[in-house]
Amino acid sequence: MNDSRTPDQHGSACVALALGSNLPSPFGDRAAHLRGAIREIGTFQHTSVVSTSTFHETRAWGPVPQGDYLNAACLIETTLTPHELLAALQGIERKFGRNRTNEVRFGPRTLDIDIILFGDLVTSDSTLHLPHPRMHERAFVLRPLAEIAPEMVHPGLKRSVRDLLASLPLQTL
Ligand code: PH2
Ligand code: MG
Ligand code: MG
Repeated sequence: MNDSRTPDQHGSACVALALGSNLPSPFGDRAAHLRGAIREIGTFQHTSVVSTSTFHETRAWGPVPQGDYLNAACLIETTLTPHELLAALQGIERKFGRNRTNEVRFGPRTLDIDIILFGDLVTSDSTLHLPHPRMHERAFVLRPLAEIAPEMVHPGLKRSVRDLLASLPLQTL
């Protein structure tokens, strides 16, 4: 296993995903969305789920008043490209009731799956920014991720997930 490579013909990348839900849907409650999403990710081609964090009950961060979230992190190995992975993850979001056409930025979601770290890749375009631009400020991302990948390094900041979590201001969620 390659720890933090970007995919090429020689290997796969270790990718950290953050999952969140704060709305039920016809498919189930928040926990059912997270469990279902992880199960679906395990069926992607050229992808395996390496580990999954526990589910964390978190107060909603951001400008929109809304219900508490259930957040989790998941580590996968994949040879999919970042955009292939993103498209596949958005397919899962839709399957669990997400409809991007009628939603508010930072508002409530049945299911949100974000690519947090994609090996040591640093890249940005209109649809995908890697690493996730706000990951290092968010306890609801770092705390679950620190359970399963404390040594994983943010390739821009050159700091581990454990270190980033320890550096958050105390009042941060
Ligand atoms: N996602 C949001 C907005 N606020 N707060 C928490 N605690 N967890 C989330 O996943 C979350 C949030 C949608 O952008
Ligand atoms: Mg998100
Ligand atoms: Mg998202």
